[in-house]
Amino acid sequence: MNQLKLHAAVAITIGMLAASACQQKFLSQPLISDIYTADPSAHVFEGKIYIYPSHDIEAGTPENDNGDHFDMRDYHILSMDSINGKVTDHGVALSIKDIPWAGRQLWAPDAACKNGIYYLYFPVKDKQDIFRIGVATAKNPAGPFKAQPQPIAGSYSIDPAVFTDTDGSSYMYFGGIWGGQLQRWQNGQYDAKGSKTDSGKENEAALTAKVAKMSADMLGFETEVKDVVILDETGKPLLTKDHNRRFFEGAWMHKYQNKYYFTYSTGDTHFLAYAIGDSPYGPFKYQGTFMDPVQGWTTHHSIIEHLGKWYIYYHDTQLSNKTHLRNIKVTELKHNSDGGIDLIKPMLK
Ligand code: FUB
Repeated sequence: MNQLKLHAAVAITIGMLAASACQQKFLSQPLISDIYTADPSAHVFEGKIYIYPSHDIEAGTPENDNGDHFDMRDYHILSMDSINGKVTDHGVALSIKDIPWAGRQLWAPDAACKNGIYYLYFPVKDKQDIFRIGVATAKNPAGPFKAQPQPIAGSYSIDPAVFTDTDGSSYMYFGGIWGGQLQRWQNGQYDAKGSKTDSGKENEAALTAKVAKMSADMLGFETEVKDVVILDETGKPLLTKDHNRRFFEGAWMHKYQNKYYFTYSTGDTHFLAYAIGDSPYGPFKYQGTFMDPVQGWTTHHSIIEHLGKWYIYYHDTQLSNKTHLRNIKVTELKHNSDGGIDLIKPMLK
């Protein structure tokens, strides 16, 4: 080997070592790297894992506390035959230009299936810049989806998560504070001049996620929207000032051993936390955190059971190091013998 080739080989080896040392910081690796993806809502449909993520892009929109830099314009649906299997990107399943009422910012979606029809639920700001939740339908879990002409009546804010109980009833959990606008809905109407955050009422009960039972056609709410109340160890609702524990955004629901596990992001303190109840409506008793902060400001997840094991899909910013350009990941989630969830550490050091 001549001197030049030797230098090149040494440089490549150092580069590989650096890359693998860098990867060792993370518990798991990005599922795809050719597009940025976030907010993964996973489901097992037709024996396969389908993932409904946000599709992050570099839109050039300046960053602010409202999250304007999360300026997404379409959804790509991904699928995997198995947890460690190949990831297929099924391309654009729904674009903002095909949603008649949409203004900007397609945020975290979710999906459901009933009677052979697939439903994609998505938050987007309407033309008045108010987040609403829309629904689109398809015959295939990967779409393409066709949006309904109007948002779901009575819906607002962000991050829909649709849970179907063992009796076949479906419920939508939704809401997010700060950029998700939930604090502007305290009197049943949107207050455009309302606060940008939840601060100000520190000793009052924290704002809650919302839940409504879905109508039989899955296109709307059958019931009024109710609060998802999370109680502390003394039976009192968590307070606004309790930033380490109160709900911020990114709700999810799963059922384990007949109990309802409401899981969510604490937002500005960057934890994933869980609370357990005996009904899909709660109340839910706060239990603890089950995932430490990821790299990046946002933390958002979903939980599925596949072939007898439980998994969490989540995101971080490993590929870009930028808040708004995220990548999705998956790792195992374990329920322990007392019904708790083992703490997951997404960063290894
Ligand atoms: O992706 C935009 C927003 O960031 C989501 O709606 C939130 O849950 C957070 O992940």
